[in-house]
Amino acid sequence: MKMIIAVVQDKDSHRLLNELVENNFGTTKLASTGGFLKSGNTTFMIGTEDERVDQAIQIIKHNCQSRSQLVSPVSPMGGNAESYVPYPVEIQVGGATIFILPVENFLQF
Ligand code: 2BA
Repeated sequence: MKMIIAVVQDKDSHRLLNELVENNFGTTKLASTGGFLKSGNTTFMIGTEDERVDQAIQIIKHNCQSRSQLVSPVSPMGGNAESYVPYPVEIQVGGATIFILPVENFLQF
């Protein structure tokens, strides 16, 4: 068995949850915060048999898209002003960041 942990954008989370449930994946959806942007994203925990991992990844790929976002750098307080970029910078966020972990035990009461 594997535990899939997928960090996705909030905008994709509703559609993704529906498709995972429709395909009988046991899923837990958590509200999370990205460390770099310090804004909300969504983390899915999906516990599944090894044989179904690829199917889950395909569903995530199909429902999560990459988007560009403008980030305004914070001005340095007494920091190095020479390296400060005074205009917004475009970054690409998501599709999805996925971790696949082996599950040693799976218990339900
Ligand atoms: P954030 O940490 O808020 O990062 C949002 C996006 O900012 C990243 O998109 C990336 O494009 C950019 N970014 C992150 N760190 C950067 C840096 N040091 N310099 C320049 N740009 C940077 P993604 O890579 O698609 O990541 C989306 C979200 O997935 C992240 O939100 C974070 O919540 C999670 N994530 C990404 N890598 C992770 C990791 N190694 N471990 C745990 N969570 C991770």
